[in-house]
Amino acid sequence: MSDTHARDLAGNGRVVAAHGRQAMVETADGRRVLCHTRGKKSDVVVGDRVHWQIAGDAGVIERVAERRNLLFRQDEWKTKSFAANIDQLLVLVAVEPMYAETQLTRALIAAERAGIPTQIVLNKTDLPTLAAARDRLAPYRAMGVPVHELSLKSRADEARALLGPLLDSRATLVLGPSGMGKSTLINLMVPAAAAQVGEISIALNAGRHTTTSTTWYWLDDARRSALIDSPGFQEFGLRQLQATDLARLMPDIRDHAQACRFYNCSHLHEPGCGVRDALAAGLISPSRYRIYTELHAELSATKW
Ligand SMILES: Nc1nc2c(ncn2[C@@H]2O[C@H](COP(=O)(O)OP(=O)(O)O)[C@@H](O)[C@H]2O)c(=O)[nH]1
Ligand SMILES: [Mg+2]
Ligand SMILES: [Zn+2]
Repeated sequence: MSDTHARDLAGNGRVVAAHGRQAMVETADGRRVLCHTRGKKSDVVVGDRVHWQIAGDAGVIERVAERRNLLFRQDEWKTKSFAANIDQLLVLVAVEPMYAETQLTRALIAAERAGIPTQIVLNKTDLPTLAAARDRLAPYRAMGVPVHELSLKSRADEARALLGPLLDSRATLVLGPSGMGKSTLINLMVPAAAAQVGEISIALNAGRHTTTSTTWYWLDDARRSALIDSPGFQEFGLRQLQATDLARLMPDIRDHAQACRFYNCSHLHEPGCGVRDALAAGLISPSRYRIYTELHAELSATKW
């Protein structure tokens, strides 16, 4: 798999797949070197810019450059990084099956915290419950998140035409609950993806096939546009945040918090709360406010 030549003993590159202490590093001219991290460290992430050098028949990652951003989740017991140095997050949801809105909101909050712009793509618009699904996304459109609709399966050409410009000249991380059409999207945009995944997982896992690692795919020969596919998730913990961080990471809540009587209003029970006034006036969606209160309680609970 690794087509390193003897003359290539060191260099700079980008991590295009990672699994434990193993990483596939792509050089500036597009060759790939299987590397491992030094010592017990396994903290390289897809998208990392690294300096590597040859040690024996593989590469060693000597240095990880400072990250422009890092999207991660923090569950009760572990931190899981999705990708580093990305230009945007694309959250894929579908008309059916119904996705959990809390997962969408959690991804948006993590992205907002990391300073990464988000786009939402609603897939399976060929299904009859489209109107209801569209309504569920109304609060997100209203707070300025671009929402795109497509049908990856029944109108693939239209979907490709819509996604092309959206993904152009950017590195885009795709996240979505399972069943939304993430594999369909990757296969539509990166026809060679399945083969590439096979090769990488063989190199990284000594033959064990796995779909648990994150992978960076180029969309163009010039290697300017990339899609980063990450495995689905059950949990999306936000334990890196304090409860008091939440309001400013949720644009619809944030917009109305300026009207609160108390500067440190929790928006849960205080008098003169601009957020609860906006809720009562129908300016904040009940589901978004409910998710806010649930996250607030979760982040206020004792941390270990
Ligand atoms: N009706 C409909 N089904 C779709 C569409 N796109 C994907 N699917 C189906 O949804 C299911 C889940 O798709 P998949 O790509 O495996 O989702 P993933 O779990 O997110 O990777 C599959 O049965 C797909 O054929 C679509 O546009 N319309
Ligand atoms: Mg899939
Ligand atoms: Zn308030």
